[in-house]
Amino acid sequence: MNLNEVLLAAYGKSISECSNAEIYAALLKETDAMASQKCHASGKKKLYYISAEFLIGKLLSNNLINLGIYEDVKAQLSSAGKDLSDIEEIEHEPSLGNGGLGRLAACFLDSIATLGLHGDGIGLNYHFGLFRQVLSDNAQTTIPDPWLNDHSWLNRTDITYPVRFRDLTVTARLYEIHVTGYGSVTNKLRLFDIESVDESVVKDGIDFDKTEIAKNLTLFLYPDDSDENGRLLRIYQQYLMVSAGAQLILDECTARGCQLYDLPDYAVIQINDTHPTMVIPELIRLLMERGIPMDDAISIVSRTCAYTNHTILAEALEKWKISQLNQVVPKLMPIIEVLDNKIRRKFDNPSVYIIDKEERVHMAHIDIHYGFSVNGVASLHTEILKNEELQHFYKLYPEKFNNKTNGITFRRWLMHSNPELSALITKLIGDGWKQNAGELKNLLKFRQDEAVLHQLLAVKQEKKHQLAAHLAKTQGISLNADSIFDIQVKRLHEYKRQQLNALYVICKYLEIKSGKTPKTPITVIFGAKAAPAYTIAQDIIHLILCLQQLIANDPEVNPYLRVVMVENYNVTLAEKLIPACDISEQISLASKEASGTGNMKFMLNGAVTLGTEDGANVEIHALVGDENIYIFGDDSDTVVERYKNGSYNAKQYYTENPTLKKAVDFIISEEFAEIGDKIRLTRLYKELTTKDWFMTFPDFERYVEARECAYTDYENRMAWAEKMLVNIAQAGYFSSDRTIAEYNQDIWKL
Ligand code: 26V
Repeated sequence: MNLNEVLLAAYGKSISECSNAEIYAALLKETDAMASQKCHASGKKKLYYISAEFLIGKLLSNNLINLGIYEDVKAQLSSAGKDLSDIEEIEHEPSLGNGGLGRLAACFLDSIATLGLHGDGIGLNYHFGLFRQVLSDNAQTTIPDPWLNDHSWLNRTDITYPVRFRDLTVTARLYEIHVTGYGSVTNKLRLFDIESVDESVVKDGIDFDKTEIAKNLTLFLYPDDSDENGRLLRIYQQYLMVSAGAQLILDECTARGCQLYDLPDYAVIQINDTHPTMVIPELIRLLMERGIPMDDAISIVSRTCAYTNHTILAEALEKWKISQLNQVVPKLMPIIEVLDNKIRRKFDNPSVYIIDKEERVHMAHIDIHYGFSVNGVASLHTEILKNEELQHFYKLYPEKFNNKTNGITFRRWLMHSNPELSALITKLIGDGWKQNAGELKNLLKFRQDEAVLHQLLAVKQEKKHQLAAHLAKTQGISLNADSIFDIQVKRLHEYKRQQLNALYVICKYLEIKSGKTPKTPITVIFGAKAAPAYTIAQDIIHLILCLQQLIANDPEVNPYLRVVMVENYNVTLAEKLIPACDISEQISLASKEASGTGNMKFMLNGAVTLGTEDGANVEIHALVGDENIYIFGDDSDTVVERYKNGSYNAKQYYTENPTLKKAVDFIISEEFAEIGDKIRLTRLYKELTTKDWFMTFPDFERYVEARECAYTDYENRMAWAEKMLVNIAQAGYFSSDRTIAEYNQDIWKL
């Protein structure tokens, strides 16, 4: 691309005469045109990855990298005195996902295109993605986060489908975003929207009138489903996605010459968690409408759909009341009843029925009975599904169950976010790793090479400086780049245990107050959004923000310890935080984090994990060995057993461990009450001391020990750099290219 020519044609100006916004707009248009002209994957069979969330992040750099013109464009800009990263700032991040599940879907699209596979994503075009978080008065507030403007990657198409709800019919229009693979084909992310959506129904913050469906159907991505109207709206959203999606799939397959009985040879539908589950009854309905008898339709659909489970948390497993489904999509209920009756006739076990005694429809049960594959997202998670959560189903269909350990795209999470490290790796082992991530193992031969280890540390230091500069500029936060960066960034949830991290910080604070100071200063960085209605999560944010303030204002402590909660943690911030991290906090209660993918991004960027034996941490541990990770706490068997026998007593740990008690009591101490909200802090204290549902107390002592051990080891810079190197070298397994190759080999068979 000759950027000067592009800008001359667009504005009659040269690069240096254009504003960053003008350059961004022109680059977007040109890059998108290049993407669309690239070869599109084809073939008889096509994958449709249906997901309520695609957390794609900014696309400019990603597309430039995948089109192979990143370095060239960067150089052209720089010779005209412009910086590509300033141009990137102009782009609004589309936050069309809550967290890991949505980001995974985005990484998968990248790898599907990179491997040249014939497959598209299907989802919804939310006008406002996940809320923007504002931190003020030591609390989170939420405002809408618009991302659509005149210059977006979204292309409108002429394709529309009617979607009929009980009380209204809407016209779903298809929009598309090009998904460029790395040096290969272009696929599409296909997002449905309706034209009657009215952004003016937004009231205060992210509050809006939930009753006027035609005006708000695709207005927001749902941050939680805590009230009845919100739940109904989610059903509306899900049905819009699957009904329009199913019509699109049937149309495309027919256009490729598919007879409806052969659908499984032409399409495979991957159902990303239960949000798109209604695609099963909807496809059955559409096939019947086209003349196929019901039993045949059921058989066709069952051989076309596959399901991925992303969580074992009971509260996250979707169950819709029959009355709710009848209110929104009454045409599906008779079909769901037939599906349930077939199961009841076949199996004498109420725990596998689709409709339960309380007249609720268990969405996952539809997927498992009427899909051909069920997969978990890390090996521990899949084992828990088989042996605990879904054991009754596993006994019925052992052949359906399989594991697909998650992965991440190295294009975004290394090449784009850490060009310095990418360059060092390429200098050491060549650039084969970009296509074949397993080659990163070749780095292992430099384990003892001090010159290389010094370079690795220098890259880390540079990324810490860059992060410090960015946070100073954008959030007025000042970081000491010579301190240890200890980072926990992910959604705020009790099972992820940010509260355990905060309890450690209190201990450290008290220790420093008593005169024992750490050798190297420590910066503890948090980034997390909490669902607005999730009270305890809000309380934990409050605790962290109060700690931040207390420590920042205490000259006895602040030279040694800092707590920083970054505002509005999102993909763009993650790209800056992760490369700068020394210690990656992955401290969920064992068995609860299905996989985690942040853990992989940190490892790839040379951070060392401090974590529990949970999710993909188990696999990271096996790959890097005991020496190169800090593992602590109870394992999942112990935790599962403790839940089963109901023996956990938080109070007992609290009274028997004086260090723990001191830290917990600090939450309701006088000095803390001066800056904090008494109601919030007391509620959190009570929650911890009387319930502590996610068992922070039993792991506390071992957590403190492991963290101290990591800080001590950090002092030996060469030994630490070796740990970093081993982590990077062993991260190849977590490339989403590997994950997608496995999906294709075992499930999709494209
Ligand atoms: C959803 C909800 C909905 C409302 C109530 C509380 C709650 C808690 C958790 C969830 C999670 C839904 C599924 C999900 O996002 N799972 C994540 O999927 C990632 C990709 O597979 C995986 O890495 C994470 O471990 C897993 O939590």
